[in-house]
Amino acid sequence: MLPIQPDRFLADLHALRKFGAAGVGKGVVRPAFSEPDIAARAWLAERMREAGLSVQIDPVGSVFGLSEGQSLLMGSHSDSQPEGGWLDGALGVIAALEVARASVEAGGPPVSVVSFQDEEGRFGVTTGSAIWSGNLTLDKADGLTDRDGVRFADARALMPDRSDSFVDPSQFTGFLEMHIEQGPVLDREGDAIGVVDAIVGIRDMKITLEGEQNHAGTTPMQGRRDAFQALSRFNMLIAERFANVVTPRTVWTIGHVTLHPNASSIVPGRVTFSMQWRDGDSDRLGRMEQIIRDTAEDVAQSGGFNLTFGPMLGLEPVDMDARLRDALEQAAEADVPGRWRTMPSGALHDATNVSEMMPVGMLFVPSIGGISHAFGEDTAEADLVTGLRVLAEAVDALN
Ligand code: HGY
Ligand code: MN
Ligand code: MN
Repeated sequence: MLPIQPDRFLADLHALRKFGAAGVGKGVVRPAFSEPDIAARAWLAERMREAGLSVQIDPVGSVFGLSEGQSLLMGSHSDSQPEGGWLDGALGVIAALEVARASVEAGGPPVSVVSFQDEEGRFGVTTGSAIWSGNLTLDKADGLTDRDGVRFADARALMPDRSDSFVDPSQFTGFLEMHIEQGPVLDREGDAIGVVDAIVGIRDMKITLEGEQNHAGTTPMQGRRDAFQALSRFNMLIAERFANVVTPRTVWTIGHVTLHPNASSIVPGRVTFSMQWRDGDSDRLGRMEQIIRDTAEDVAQSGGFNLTFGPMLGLEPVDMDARLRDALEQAAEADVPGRWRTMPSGALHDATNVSEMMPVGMLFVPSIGGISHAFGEDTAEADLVTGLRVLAEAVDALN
């Protein structure tokens, strides 16, 4: 068993939380390329150096701690959602760092560590690992903007010490990512470990409907071209039209809405909104896209709106590597017999992109109440340590 040190691991997790600490409890605000994100990455790079790893920050800000020669890559991301929890991504990075340190101390299997940049999609969808894997070209990424119109190219230029070249993936034998479940299953069922079998696919696009801005008091309801009403009709129609396409595991979200001019005495003339959907089946994602596009056209035609679709980003569903999954399942059975399960991931992870280049495996620990992408995200420290132990046992077994 690798000589992991739970106290050192927990201390680093709490230290990382301080970068962008916000809100109640253990919340963080640490979006990609924000001041706390850049500072946290510099701190991580230092920890990697102390662990005897050689640091390379790639052109888009993903931070790698590289072991000599061939190695197992482990990690996740350390950027957060606009309002995030202290563990989403950070857990996988610090767990990887702890396993790497223990492995160096034991002369054990060489382990490299990574914190990918912009997994949380301030600019794209799992942007940093998507660029590294070729799922997204750097050119296309550089043109992406965040919700305030900041360009990816300008944001990444803020990050010091970036190298000109990307890390060569052929030096890695595989990738293991530990993550919080971000859902309710493990917590509800009293399980300590989830071994992931597959990660869902995702599509994400912006849609704009332009009607007519006018006076809220003098404009009769009949004949208004009210952009909010267009959105609400669109939302109602897609739910109806999805009915015999989706399953209980399919999800779709309109999470970001910009209403112009967003004033109570003005009939809104324009709405731009995010449309995101996820499912484990690529065909179903495609059928949902057709329904979304057709419904937006119908609403625009029937209501006299001008319609524009923004760029659509997406990732396909992926299965985890059988050998890595088996090592994780054996380690879970040895450590927490009867308190683990194999399960799909409804959340997206960097492992999806990395699976283009090498075998990948994922391990979950419970999220209290299933809460994530919120300041209230949390996991019992005992569960964090159990996850670390099972992860280290699997790494040892793979050696
Ligand atoms: O949205 C996701 O699934 C990931 O947490 N960014
Ligand atoms: Mn995450
Ligand atoms: Mn997340």
